[in-house]
Amino acid sequence: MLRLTEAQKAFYEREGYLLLPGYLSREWIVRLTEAMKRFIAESRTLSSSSASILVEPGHTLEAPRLRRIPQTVAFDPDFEAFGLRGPVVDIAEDVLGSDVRFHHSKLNFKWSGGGEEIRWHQDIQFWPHSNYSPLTIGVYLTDVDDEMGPMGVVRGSHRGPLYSLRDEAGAWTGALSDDEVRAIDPSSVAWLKGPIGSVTIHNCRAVHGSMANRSPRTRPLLLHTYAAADAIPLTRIMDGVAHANAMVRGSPATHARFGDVPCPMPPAWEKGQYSSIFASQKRETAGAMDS
Ligand SMILES: O=C(O)CCC(=O)C(=O)O
Repeated sequence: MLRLTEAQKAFYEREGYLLLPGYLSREWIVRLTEAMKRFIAESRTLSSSSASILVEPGHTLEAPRLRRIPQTVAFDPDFEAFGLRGPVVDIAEDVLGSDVRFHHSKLNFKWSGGGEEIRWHQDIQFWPHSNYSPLTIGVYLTDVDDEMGPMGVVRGSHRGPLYSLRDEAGAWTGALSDDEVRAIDPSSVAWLKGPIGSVTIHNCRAVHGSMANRSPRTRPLLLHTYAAADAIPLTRIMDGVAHANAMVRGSPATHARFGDVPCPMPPAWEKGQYSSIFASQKRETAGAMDS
């Protein structure tokens, strides 16, 4: 079913992102919010991260501080229904065409009172594919305003350079360098915020990030990545994760399609070595498998 207008699709192609304020139905908002609450309740039994719940330093049983639920689709039937068959799949099909593969999903929290910054980065270097069709669709599970660390996207940056996301010594940082960030014109950043159920779409080459959440309100953002079927994953980071790389529309590709420019590669993460973008950017050691 077609969801986006031609003008919205043209905006996405030109700017590398799209915001659909208050897009999601009340029924889905309730279902996803209940699923999220189940994970928050479970986190009250954990003193440190588990496979399905990553917590921030400072998390306690009494005062949970969740960082991320990695692979939501693998761990909960409502999240699975949403990510594999829900309205976000219609949006992905609208943008990507009739043959669509699901890659991965996650629920990023920015907990109230300091939930962490995500530094400027592009996604495709974390999980390179043969072309640059992959995109990520986000759903805000609360009203989000400027104080809460909304996601910011540099307009048109999906047509710009691909950064190495490494430091001068070649070590993986998962983020643009300070010099690269200084070159970003602040007026070119679109801050994607809106009422609960607002949907964001950003291309895998779009430079994006978000500030710390200094407000007393937690900011949950549910994210799903999809690719055109002919974008073939170049690493095995998702091996063993339920539903990862599953076809959600149409048929698998008979041919791989290649992008116009080479893609910088991430480190050769073995199973279990990669934790999350938060950990990469803070140079923490690995925890539960995530992408
Ligand atoms: O949660 C956010 O604000 C941004 C998420 C993001 O950029 C990522 O997980 O790659």
